[in-house]
Amino acid sequence: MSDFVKRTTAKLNTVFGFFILVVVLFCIKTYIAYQTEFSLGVKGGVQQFLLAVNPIPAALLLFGIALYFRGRLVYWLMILIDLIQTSWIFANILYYREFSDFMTFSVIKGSGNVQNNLGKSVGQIIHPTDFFVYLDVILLIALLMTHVIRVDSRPFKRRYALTVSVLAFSLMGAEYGMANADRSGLLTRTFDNNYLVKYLGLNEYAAFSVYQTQKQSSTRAHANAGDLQSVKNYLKHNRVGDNPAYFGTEKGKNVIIIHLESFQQFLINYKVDGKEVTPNLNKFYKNQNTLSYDNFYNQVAQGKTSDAEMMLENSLFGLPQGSAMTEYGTQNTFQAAPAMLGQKGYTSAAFHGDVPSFWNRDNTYKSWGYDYFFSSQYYKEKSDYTVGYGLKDKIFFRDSAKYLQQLPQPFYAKLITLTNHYPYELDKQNTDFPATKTGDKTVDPYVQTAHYLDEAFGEFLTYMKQSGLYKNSMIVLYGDHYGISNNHRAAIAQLLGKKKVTSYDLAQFQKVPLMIHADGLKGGIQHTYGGEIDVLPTLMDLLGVKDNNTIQFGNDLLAKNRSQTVAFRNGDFVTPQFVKQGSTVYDTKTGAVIKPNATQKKTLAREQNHVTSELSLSDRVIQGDLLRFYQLKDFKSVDKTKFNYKYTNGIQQLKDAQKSEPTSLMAKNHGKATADYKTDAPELK
Ligand code: GP9
Ligand code: MN
Repeated sequence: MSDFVKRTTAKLNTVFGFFILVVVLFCIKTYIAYQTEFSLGVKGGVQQFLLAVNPIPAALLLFGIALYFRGRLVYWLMILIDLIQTSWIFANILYYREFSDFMTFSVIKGSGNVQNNLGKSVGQIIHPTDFFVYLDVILLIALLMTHVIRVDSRPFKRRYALTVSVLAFSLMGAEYGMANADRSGLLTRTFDNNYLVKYLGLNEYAAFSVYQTQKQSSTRAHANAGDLQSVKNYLKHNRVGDNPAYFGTEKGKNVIIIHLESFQQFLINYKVDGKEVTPNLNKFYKNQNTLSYDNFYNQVAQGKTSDAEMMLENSLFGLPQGSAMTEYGTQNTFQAAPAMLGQKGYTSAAFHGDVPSFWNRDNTYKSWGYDYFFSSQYYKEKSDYTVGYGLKDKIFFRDSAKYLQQLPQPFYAKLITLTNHYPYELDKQNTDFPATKTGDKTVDPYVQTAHYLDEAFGEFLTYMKQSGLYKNSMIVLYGDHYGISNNHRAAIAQLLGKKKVTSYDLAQFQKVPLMIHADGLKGGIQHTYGGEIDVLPTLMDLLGVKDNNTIQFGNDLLAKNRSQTVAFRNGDFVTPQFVKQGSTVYDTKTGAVIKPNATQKKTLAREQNHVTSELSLSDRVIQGDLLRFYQLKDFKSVDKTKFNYKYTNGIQQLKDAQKSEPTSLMAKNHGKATADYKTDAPELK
């Protein structure tokens, strides 16, 4: 035994031995921090494995820098590098405790009004045990000072140091390969900081954040007020008015937006084995007080849900790559629906049963002016309450009602559903609908989760009717994007009852529902062509908010003289006449391929030009953060520091609001709920 101790200490007394000790201690500590301080949502063997090994490559690389030096310096450099890395962990522990997210470099730089109030409350956030992360550094210093470990002053061979660096880079590459195989688009689509840490590690995340911040701030720094001119010129020529027959008819009503996850238009009235998939939505669709759109397309790109949210609430397009919410949501200036209505006396709230960091909602919603964000932290979760990304829809709606009834009225509320999400998993007890029989495993259960979503909506609708919300709210439903991707051509053909699908069919398959319902609203099925970019101007028309000087790229679906060209994010488009997909043009009515004649060519070129300009100008607004230069009439810029979505804070804020603004359903009902929420969710029995 003592021999073993001797041999070990002898090894520790070499540069390489000490290096290994530092790396091992650092990796263990990082792993402990991962497990105890952050909730990274690790699922499955691959993710567990990556979480355990992901501190190693960066540790080898960074501590390995010291190996290129000589003598005592090597040791003190390692200690210094350890201190810096440990402080990064330490800072993130504190930040995460407050915001359930990792620090970004734009937050650190404090650029663009990002300060998240952290400075004020560090004293309240910190726990004495947080300092334990420094334990290994202290131990190492003590071992060196007391000469238990002796400094080895022999020079460490350069080529060994180089080998360590090369090894570190190779391991990083391997790690990234594995991570990307488990979650494709990890760096390009930028979903969630938690994902980057879970898969790649805290240091890699830091490097990525520095890169992103640099990239963004250089475009931002080069942009100036003059860049807005071309945007204004474009809008001047393309702006259409409101529809006087609808303008302001829903003024002052609550707005309830229900985001139907991955829900496509073809599901409306669709039947499997003779049974309607979505009977409740179908009824709502046909209701005489519902404006329903049957030529309404999703226009998202990689940012999927977040692109849909960006368009719906800002009438700005998502980006050609990545997600505008994750990349620009924190620091940009926005003139979004929650803020606009907030300044007209509305209370705004977003509801979603996933972690707040996904798509950077926790930061973006502040920039958009949301008063409340009820994320997964606000919902009780038992193990069978969730599936996939989070809370099951029936439980989500039921629990959301508890908060909804406490919101001062009028309110603007957005409820984002989740269960109808790829891979369309649902437990047996919730599955009471037949799957389709295309034989494609990804496609077939889609109607089952869609049916579940429909039932959940049905229950919520009953609640709205009983509580009175149905009468005094404008209820807006929309599908965010496709649920079945174009990779499933054969199955899509079967679903549509066709032999083969063409690019024309796939373009039409991008239709999603849009329904706007209000008591007394003149409804009916509308055939105008439009997309997600057009929703905000339409809602503002109905709410009686003038938008003749907003920087928005959509146009009012109710307006008579509107352009009906629907841009897809890749530059393709649909009009009532043409469906342009790549280099092929189809007749929108018949689906036949068109060989355009001279006049058609001219029209197509004009449409293409329109589409390309609106997309690139919208990108310029986001990438250059141009709204910071634009003073929208009667609009005060949003003070992001006013908002805090932490659970305890939100609950207190709601409680205070019952007194300061006693207009919520409950406040008007002497503090009692106005309706019993009925659900058949088996988990709650
Ligand atoms: C996650 C949810 C899903 O919170 O919104 O996003 P998606 O994968 O559909 O973009
Ligand atoms: Mn989605």
